[in-house]
Amino acid sequence: MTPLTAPPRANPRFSILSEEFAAAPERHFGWLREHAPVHHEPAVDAWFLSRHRDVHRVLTDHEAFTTATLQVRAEPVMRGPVLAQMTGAEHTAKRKIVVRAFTGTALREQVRTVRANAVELLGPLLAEGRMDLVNDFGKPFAVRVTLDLLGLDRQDWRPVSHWLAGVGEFITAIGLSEERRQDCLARAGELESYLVPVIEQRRRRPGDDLISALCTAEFDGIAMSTREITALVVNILVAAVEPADKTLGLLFKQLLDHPEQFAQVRRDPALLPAAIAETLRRTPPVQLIPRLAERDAEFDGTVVPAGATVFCMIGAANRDPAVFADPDAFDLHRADLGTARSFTAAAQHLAFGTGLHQCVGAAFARAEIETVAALLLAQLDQVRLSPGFEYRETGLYTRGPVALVLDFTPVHG
Ligand code: 2IO
Repeated sequence: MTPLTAPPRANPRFSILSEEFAAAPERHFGWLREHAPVHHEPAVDAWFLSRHRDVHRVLTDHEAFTTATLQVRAEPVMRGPVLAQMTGAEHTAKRKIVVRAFTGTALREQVRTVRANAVELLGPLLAEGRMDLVNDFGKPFAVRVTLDLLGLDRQDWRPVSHWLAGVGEFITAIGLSEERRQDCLARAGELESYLVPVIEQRRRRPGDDLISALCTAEFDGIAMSTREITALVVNILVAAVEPADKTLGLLFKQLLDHPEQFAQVRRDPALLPAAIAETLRRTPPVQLIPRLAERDAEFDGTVVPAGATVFCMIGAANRDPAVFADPDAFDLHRADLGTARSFTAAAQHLAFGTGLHQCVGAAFARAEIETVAALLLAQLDQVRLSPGFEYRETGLYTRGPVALVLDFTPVHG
């Protein structure tokens, strides 16, 4: 484990947009929380909050901090308003529709789809004795599962991945060149053209897929329009794909870095949820959550002005020693993790956000990663990093391993 060395104390030139930060953000979290908890980045005119208390406040004070940032950050590529932008009774009703689509009976059915896809993808990789868990498995797996759930053709995973990468890049960019912007918008347009005919067809002739469920569902007399369903389907695709391969890669990296905990999880798969929760706490795949300050807000003497964009630094908040003891350590047994509530609104870590807009897919995400990780652990023995493989993470907004090349001994039967 690399020691977490803090950068020099007074560092006026420190920037979240620097290569130094990008290489290892976690090395700067302590310094930020302590010396620059309300950090302004002039190049993008945005404020970055790193303390758990402050991040929690921003995500739960819905009057002072809104999701209006999504109008420019998301709507152009979502092709319509997403759930997270809505408020009041409309939000409550539509959120219930989506929650229902991802919990209870629906979720149990979805777990079968997860398992079937994992088995199918793993088959040909097993015999090799080596695979890149992120690129050979995680990425196609996440896209194919989500296409299946939506009732789309999983054969289309390649073009869909290409379009989604553009949508994801647009949403998560901290400053985008005009050229990249245009390319992202074009890909979003192609994805929309692919989806709209299907959505219209499911409206007329519903099946037992997620798109049909969303088309026909009503709550308190409120239903969703085709434009909203398009936005929601794009949102589900991005949200179920972007963080999934990253979480899987990060989980295995943590386990490989901590062989004794890896051995415990192998012996007792009931520890898997704790290992996943601790991975999400220590290395959340979504590192930033944006909000718009509706009025001047003071944090420890620093005033964030009305109209400012505020980024909640989830990775930094999740390692705040005010909330988690020895916060940089990976410890699936930590008493302050609260595994049972770690995927719910009562979670201490903020990997799924918190407040009214907390991730609606958290229960699905948990079931998905648990299912696939259990299957991988059962089928891969003697898992180790492939000799010569150099581990590297990338991304400021969403962050995860570029690749994770593993050698293993396949377990058959
Ligand atoms: C557009 C960053 C991929 C979400 C937003 C409403 C997306 C929303 C998130 C995550 C992950 C994405 N925000 N999931 O942070 O649905």
